[in-house]
Amino acid sequence: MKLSNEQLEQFNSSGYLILRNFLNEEICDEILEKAKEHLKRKEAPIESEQEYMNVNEEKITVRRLRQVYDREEIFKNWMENEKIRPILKQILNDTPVLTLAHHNSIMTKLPHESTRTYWHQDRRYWHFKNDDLVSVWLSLGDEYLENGLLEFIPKSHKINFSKDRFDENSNFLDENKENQELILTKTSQDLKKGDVVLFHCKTLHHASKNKSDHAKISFVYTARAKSNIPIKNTRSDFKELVLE
Ligand SMILES: O=C(O)CCC(=O)C(=O)O
Repeated sequence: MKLSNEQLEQFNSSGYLILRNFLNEEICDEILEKAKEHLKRKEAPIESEQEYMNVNEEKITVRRLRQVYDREEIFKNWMENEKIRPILKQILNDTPVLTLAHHNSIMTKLPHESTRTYWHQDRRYWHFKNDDLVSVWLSLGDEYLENGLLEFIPKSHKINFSKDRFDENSNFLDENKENQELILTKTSQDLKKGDVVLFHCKTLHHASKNKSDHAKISFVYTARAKSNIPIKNTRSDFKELVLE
């Protein structure tokens, strides 16, 4: 499958693109079933809500299952999906390479226990030669404002922000006046099971707390352009897979 010129233009100008109904429901359900087993066992490596919020509590609420590529065949299959490769190639204008260091995860917002994800650019902790990186978000269920929909600020990937617009964790400051004006331009588009969102590593995005009674579970991984090599001896310099 390939993107139309219009879709490609939309990705390039907005910094994100939604591909509706990309993966069929049965496969989404199989992925979801396996994800729930790992979540139930709180199987390491994980990121917890407590870690994200920097609180010292004994209780562990899973926020993200990390390093999912090697956990289940069905996870691996999705990340190596043949239908998406030509699309990633178009977006990156180069051969895509899976960066297993980053994202490579199943992201959750558990009901009531989850926290908000602050506005941020994914590039903040990553170390590559340039910004030719795209993330692939797969909704494994419906996502809407009440359960913590992923929202984006269109065109933010093209803005060079000064450092003072972020806090010490590189979260985009809600209380900054200029940020507030930009945040008003955010877009909120509900997602359904099987929808995919492609987004640039500099596109600002966030997700609210899940106020519904059901978990929001999504799969996210990242691909880089083959020419965009990771910086040696950083976290980004890790196992990778070329998607020829
Ligand atoms: O909390 C969410 O659902 C969004 C996660 C996110 O922004 C990310 O993985 O970069």
